[in-house]
Amino acid sequence: MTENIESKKAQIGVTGLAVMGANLARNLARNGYTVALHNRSVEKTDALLAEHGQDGDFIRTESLQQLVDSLESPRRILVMVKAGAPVDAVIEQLTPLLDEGDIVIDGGNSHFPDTIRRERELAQKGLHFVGVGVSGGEEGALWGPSIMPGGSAQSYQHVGPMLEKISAKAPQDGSPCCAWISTDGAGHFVKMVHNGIEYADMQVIGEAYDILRSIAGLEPAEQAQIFKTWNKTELNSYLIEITSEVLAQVDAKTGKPLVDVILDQAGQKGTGRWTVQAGLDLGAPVSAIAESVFARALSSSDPVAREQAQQQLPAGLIATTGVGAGDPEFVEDVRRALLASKLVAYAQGMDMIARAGDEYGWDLKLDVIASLWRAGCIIRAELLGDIMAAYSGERPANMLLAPQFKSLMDELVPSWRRVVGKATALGVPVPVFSSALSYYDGLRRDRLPAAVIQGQRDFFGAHTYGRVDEEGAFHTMWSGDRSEVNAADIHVH
Ligand code: NBP
Repeated sequence: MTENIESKKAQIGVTGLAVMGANLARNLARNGYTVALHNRSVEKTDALLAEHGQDGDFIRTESLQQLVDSLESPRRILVMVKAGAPVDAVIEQLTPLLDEGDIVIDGGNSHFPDTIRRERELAQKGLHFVGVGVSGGEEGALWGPSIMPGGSAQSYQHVGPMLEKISAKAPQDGSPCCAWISTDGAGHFVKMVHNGIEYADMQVIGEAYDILRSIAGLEPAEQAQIFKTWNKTELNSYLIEITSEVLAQVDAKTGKPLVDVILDQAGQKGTGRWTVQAGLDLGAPVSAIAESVFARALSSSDPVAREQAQQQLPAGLIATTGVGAGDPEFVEDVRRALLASKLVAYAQGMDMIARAGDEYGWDLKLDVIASLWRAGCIIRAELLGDIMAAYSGERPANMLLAPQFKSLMDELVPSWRRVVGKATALGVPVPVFSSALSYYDGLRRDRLPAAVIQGQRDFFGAHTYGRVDEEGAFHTMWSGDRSEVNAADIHVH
């Protein structure tokens, strides 16, 4: 139903009515809010009203001025335009029209440093800027996404109840998958890491598929059944569920499994890359996430090199499979390796979030963050209940050290080693399975070769090293008599 803008004020306005904005607007209207609609080109506004005007109370507007005039105070305006320059353009046009205390909400996939900057700029004008991570794609936006809002605590009082109402509800306890994350860019940061984990989660599933196909000889249709069974285990998740659907799909044109006719070149929009870049900046070892981004790049960035390498580079295989077709023991090993690798990806993502809290001054509750991912978003998984529990008491130094994961990893490790060993010997690439295992081993190993690196650094750059048996920093006089000096003494002289 469309209202005359003179008669009734809207509780929220949405500008940017492409698929995400339109579906969030419909979700808000279905939940009883009066929603003012605006799009740069009015055609999208009219198309939405023509097709879905009956979803609830909408106010049609043609300009940002009309949008602003149609809203109750303090105004809430959800901006759902393309991330990047368009968001700045909209903010620039919108802010002169707003009054102190009004709230601009950016629900797009904005890069968190942009959100930090925008929040600061708008705060100087007396306006609130709330960067909100929204996950769940089109369907999630319409029926209940996972929502990760940042911005000031004060602004959350005005937008939180609405966002919580339209969010997904966790199947475990019915609680909304929306909660205030922390100030300025914290919401977009957490959404970014969510996407990084998503990349790794998708890649490990892909690696499991490749292993089952190449080593255990399982066809896509057979694997569809296996993934269905796996979905009843700890792996239960949206991504496992849809993988089963994808693998079961037969191409109508050729009669082949669809997965065999899809080009094996994975695309990306950039949030995985941002996660890895931020991980590097924070010194957070997000190696499994990084490998998943690089695996997509390897698949798609240089098809000529791939084609030539296929013909010219020897495989140098060093083992026969030793795995019977569909060998159930091996299939179970792969399931366990997949679960272990997935847990590492989550552990790395959560560790990165914890470090960001320290770096950016965000008071982040890791259990709350895990709870928001239990429904509505792409990485929704049963496991998130356990991750939530792992962080609900005293924060473990690493997620894998939480009691529930310590014992689970203990069970998974032998299978994980067998699978990575076999895949490596047989030339099946497993970048995330193997890097996740190396991360695990790197974490648990008593001595790391970092000692050699410190020796090298001290040799060529006098970077000094610490000793296992004494406090302080030391330097060996490599080009002199190779005696050791205390670094404090070097500075004195
Ligand atoms: P798009 O990212 O495709 O953006 C299209 C919208 O941006 C249209 O409404 C367009 O108006 C508007 N726009 C552009 Br482009 N430049 C503009 C400008 N300079 N001024 C004003 N409006 C401008 O839409 P989307 O796929 O709905 O995604 C919206 C946001 O949500 C993005 O940040 C996206 O990354 C994020 N997101 C998307 C998904 C998903 O599954 N698609 C999931 C999660 C998050 P016009 O109609 O006049 O051209």
